[in-house]
Amino acid sequence: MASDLFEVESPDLALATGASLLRGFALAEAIGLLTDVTEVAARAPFRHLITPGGFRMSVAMTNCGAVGWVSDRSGYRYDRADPDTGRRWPPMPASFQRIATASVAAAGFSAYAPDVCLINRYAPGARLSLHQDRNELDDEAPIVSVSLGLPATFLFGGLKRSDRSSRVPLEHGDVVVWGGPARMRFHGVLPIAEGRHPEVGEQRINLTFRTAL
Ligand code: MD6
Ligand code: FE
Repeated sequence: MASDLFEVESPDLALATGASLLRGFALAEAIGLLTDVTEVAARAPFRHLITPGGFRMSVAMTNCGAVGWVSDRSGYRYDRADPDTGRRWPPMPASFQRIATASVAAAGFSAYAPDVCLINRYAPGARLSLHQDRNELDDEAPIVSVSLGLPATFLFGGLKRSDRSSRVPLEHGDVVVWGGPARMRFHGVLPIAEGRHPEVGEQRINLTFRTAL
């Protein structure tokens, strides 16, 4: 079938100018990435952050790298220390650096050295409401997003909150690279459906790499 042929020859999808979906790009590295997620989380455990409005996020988060993204009643920010332990965030594992660098190259961006990886863990029912990533200094540097485990529906909107969003299915091993003119688009994740992934279990793990500083 013509559509199958197209999938094999050109699996990547341009979501918008500056945003690409690299289907299955992290599949071969998934086991190593998951092992490293477990190691990071042993030192900086997943936690449900409180939003500035006082709500507990349904997604559990942790970080590795020079800084980490955190939220509490005083706002969203990057912090060099993990507020739960007072220690520095764990360093970014080599497997994380490799997938981030390879992904931006595959998406056509120039060399990339992320200084943070935010790790999101979704249990069934967890969701991320529509937002912009706007705590980073550079508003064009790409973000690399790696999906592992249960599938998700990614909401991909425009530059205004009220712009219509499209729904992009993301599966285990998919990578989204997002920069330049697409970097400030609103986006979110619909509630994760019940299920069990053979390697990851009843959860979705998402890695987002950024240059924050
Ligand atoms: C997630 N991702 O997929 C949440 N942000 O779990 C994000 O919020 C995100 O995937 C910026 C660029 C890509 C993303
Ligand atoms: Fe985001």
